[in-house]
Amino acid sequence: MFTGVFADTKLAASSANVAQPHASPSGAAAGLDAFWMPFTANKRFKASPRMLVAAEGMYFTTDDGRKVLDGTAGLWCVNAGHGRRAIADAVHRQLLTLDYAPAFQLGHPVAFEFANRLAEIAPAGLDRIFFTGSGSESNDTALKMALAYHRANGQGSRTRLIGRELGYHGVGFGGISVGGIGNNRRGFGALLPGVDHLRHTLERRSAFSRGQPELGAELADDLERLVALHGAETIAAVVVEPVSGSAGVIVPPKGYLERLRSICTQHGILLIFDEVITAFGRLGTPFAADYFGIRPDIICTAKGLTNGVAPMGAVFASRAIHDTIVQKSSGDGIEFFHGYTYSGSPMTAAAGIATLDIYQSENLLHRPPELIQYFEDALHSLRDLPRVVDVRNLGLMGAVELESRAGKPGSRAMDVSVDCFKSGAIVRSNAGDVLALSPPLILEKKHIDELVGIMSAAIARVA
Ligand code: PXG
Repeated sequence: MFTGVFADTKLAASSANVAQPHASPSGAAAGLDAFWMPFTANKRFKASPRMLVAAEGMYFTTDDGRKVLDGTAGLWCVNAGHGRRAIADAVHRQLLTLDYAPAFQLGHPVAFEFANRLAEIAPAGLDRIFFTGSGSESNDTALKMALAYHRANGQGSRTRLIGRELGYHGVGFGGISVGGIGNNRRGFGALLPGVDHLRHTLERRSAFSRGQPELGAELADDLERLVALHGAETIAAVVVEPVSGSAGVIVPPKGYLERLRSICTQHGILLIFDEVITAFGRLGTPFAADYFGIRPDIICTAKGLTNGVAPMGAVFASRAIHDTIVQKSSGDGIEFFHGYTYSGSPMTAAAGIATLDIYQSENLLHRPPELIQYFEDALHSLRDLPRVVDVRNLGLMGAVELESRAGKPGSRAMDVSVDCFKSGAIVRSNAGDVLALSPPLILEKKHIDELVGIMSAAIARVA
């Protein structure tokens, strides 16, 4: 059923009624060859491009001048909506003041200020912040922290990393190794050794659950199976998305994450939450850890950290992990041999501070429950449309899953998403036949009506 996170892909399908200023007289697109597009069906896209040229608030503008409602906050990242002048101004000012400065053995105030600001909103005790350049880098960083922690703690045998089926943790070798989406792994031969996966939690018996499914907490016991198989003394960490995004919005059953936390604690295994999508307000709380009331040992973030505008990630580590690696290390040399040229770079940190200012002044990390309820009700109003087999939601994340066409998984949702694009909304088709939604958090009820209205008509139209 799951053909891969980007099986559609989002920009791939033909869109006959969209003007194509880039098309040559022969119909082949011109000037599009050099950019090898990421996670894109390049040949199909370039034969029939769909171009976005501007954005403001909840809307993109296409190259033929149409306004298109952004139902996906870009790629789950533009939480405060598009075109935020305060972020642009902060970046501009920063580039004219201190464009770049290294963070290796030298410092600059902006990165420290941003880390302090993040520490203030972090779940209790997770206030040691390591900056990266993306969600993929955040995940690889977190995995390396876990390994370094156990070594520093005298438990160097703990080298095994556990992910989960259908998990997405970016595209670094660490991330794809613990990741569980077949297409993202299969093309690349041998990945990291010493990795295993928990079973996923998507179950047909829970179709049309509103929020967390009632059944399935026991799926967390799968970790006990892996502990019995490999021995707890070989396992460094478990990494999961608290709510899976790329695999089509998979919401954890009630009690599942609590159980996973308790099994990890019992066996001395670190729990990493990959909150690249869920952090910064997506569930109506600053972090998913807040929503679920669970304290992981490490949280990975990116995307909403800078409202999507600057490539930046941040890893929130517990004091215990930080102090074990840093404070306890002997001598005064480098304690953690890890970092990126752009870790906390002035421009990205300035973008992050301005973003956090907006989140706080507009209360975007705490969306009102009525808005979230309205979103849930609107999505579930689609359940009786033809070919709808599931509707899932939590916070301002949602998905409508369609029955797959025989032998052509992914094609129906892709056609619906192209239809939505033509009729004025961006809805992401991913994970086979799932239509995923993660709108900017500034959305209002009228945007929900517009989005769901467009989706409803498209689902009804596409056979
Ligand atoms: N972890 C999670 C949970 C993610 O969703 C990454 C890591 C990697 O982040 P970077 O910044 O390296 O891309 C992601 C990214 C989609 C989609 O539609 C999801 C992502 C990216 C693009 C599209 O499912 N997630």
